[in-house]
Amino acid sequence: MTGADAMVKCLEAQGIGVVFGYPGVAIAPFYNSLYDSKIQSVLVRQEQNGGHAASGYARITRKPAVCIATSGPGATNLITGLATAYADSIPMVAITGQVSTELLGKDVFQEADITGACEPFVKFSYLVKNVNDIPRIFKEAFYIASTGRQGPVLIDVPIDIQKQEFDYKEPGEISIRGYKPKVQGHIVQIKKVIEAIKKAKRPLICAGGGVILGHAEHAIQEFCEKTGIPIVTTMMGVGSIAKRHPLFFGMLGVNGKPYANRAVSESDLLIIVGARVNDRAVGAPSKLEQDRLIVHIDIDTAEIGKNIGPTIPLVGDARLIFERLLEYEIDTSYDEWTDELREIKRNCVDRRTFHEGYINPCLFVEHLTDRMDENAVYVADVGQNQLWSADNYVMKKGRFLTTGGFGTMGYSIPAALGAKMAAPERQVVAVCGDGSFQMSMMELATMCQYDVKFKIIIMKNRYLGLVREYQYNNYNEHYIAVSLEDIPDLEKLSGAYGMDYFYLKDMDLMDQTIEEFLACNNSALMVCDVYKFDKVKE
Ligand SMILES: Cc1ncc(C[n+]2csc(CCOP(=O)(O)OP(=O)(O)O)c2C)c(N)n1
Repeated sequence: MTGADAMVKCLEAQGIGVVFGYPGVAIAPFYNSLYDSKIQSVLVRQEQNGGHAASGYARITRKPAVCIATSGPGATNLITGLATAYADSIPMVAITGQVSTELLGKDVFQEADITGACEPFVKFSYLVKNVNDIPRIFKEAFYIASTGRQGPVLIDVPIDIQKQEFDYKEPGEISIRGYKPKVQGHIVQIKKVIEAIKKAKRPLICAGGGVILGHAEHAIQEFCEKTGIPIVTTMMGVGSIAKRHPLFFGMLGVNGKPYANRAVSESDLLIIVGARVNDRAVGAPSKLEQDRLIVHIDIDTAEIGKNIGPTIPLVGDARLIFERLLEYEIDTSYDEWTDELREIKRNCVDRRTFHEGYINPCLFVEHLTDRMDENAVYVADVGQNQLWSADNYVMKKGRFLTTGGFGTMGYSIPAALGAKMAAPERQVVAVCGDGSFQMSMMELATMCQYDVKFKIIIMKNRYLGLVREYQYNNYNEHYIAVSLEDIPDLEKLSGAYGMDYFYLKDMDLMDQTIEEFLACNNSALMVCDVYKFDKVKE
């Protein structure tokens, strides 16, 4: 068989049913081999969105998904998709076509050193120089993408290698020198955590995106319930626990709830799980280290001590660690501490006001998510809309997908496309701003072509709202390069793609319109008129 046939065979062996990509000559042999396979090839309208669609698909299936691009501009277009997946630790295998082996390094037409360019944005990359390596490389790529701290892996395949005939041999057992991800937490460290919890008076769990990636939500919730320890989340950790759970005290960070931040600063033991403690989540980590014990649980050794120096480091898989922690009896009561947190929460009055006569975005997200299916998937874009979403989303048993790590505008529509293809029976809603919508609105065509029906909401404030808010706060209201005006005509646009259109001018008919929007069988676009100067922060 040819190298291209082998690439397809390898994807089939991994159980891949769909790939998201954009072709070109350098990847044509591989596409030609896909033609004869059962794998569905989805033509996105821009390579970056292939990466985001694979991200949405992978986050729902919890397995690596595949995106494809051709050499040169196709591959460079894909970089932002890979960088987004890398920052959010999403498992993915990206396949790019490359110029012929003998032309490598000669700056020929559409040559880009994509493995070099992607070096900081992928977990690992391969440039295939020998066709016999294809079976091993593909098997390793899926293994690397999905084990340890998950992330994207790139396989760059020159066109001559794709065309070359060879004898396919099943790859052997995977053995990668230097790559042995640790999954079981060390028992000595686990015992230290238990001792620390028993001594603590004000313990707090901070759940990050790693909790969801590691499927540890249930074990952590059970642990919180068993011990009575309260919990906060980062933005990527939203969804680790139901919003209305009595032990949940909100999302922390600059854009989070003041009472979640108070919980962190009042705690005497902070158990950070699957979170890298970035600047948006914790403003002054060195201050936190001084006043409390810190346990840091992460699958990635490199995260421990990177942004916050833990007293007790614990490397391993969050789910396995919490299942282990659940085996111990802890009879300390933290009722006084949780009562105090409830009091703090009650006294944190939200003084933000939203302009009358428009949609209040916070109430809108709350009412929308209250009415969504229990297991719905909510995909938030980037900007004010994202922060209003994360803050007010009523989590039940569904998923909240966003890019908290890279913050790539335009993520929501292609990621929702991938999520809906991964779980056609689930309700999927993408929520974006009018700026982020225009960064990936070309994917409405993909939705339409493949008949993937989901819902899109645009919080239309006629501005790149979050940057406008920044200019308001820091540059004396010198608004530059942030006005979007009222362009394009969104009703006409939705018609062009066969979508139903809903418009919410103000709060009067909000609940009724939301219900009609969610109930409609077609894909639909809902525009919410948000006042142009409404802000995330007071
Ligand atoms: C690809 C990309 N370019 C620029 C930015 C910087 N940025 C962050 S939020 C934002 C504005 C988003 O505007 P919009 O999508 O209209 O949402 P809003 O903030 O108004 O809700 C910008 C430009 C980004 N995050 N991603």
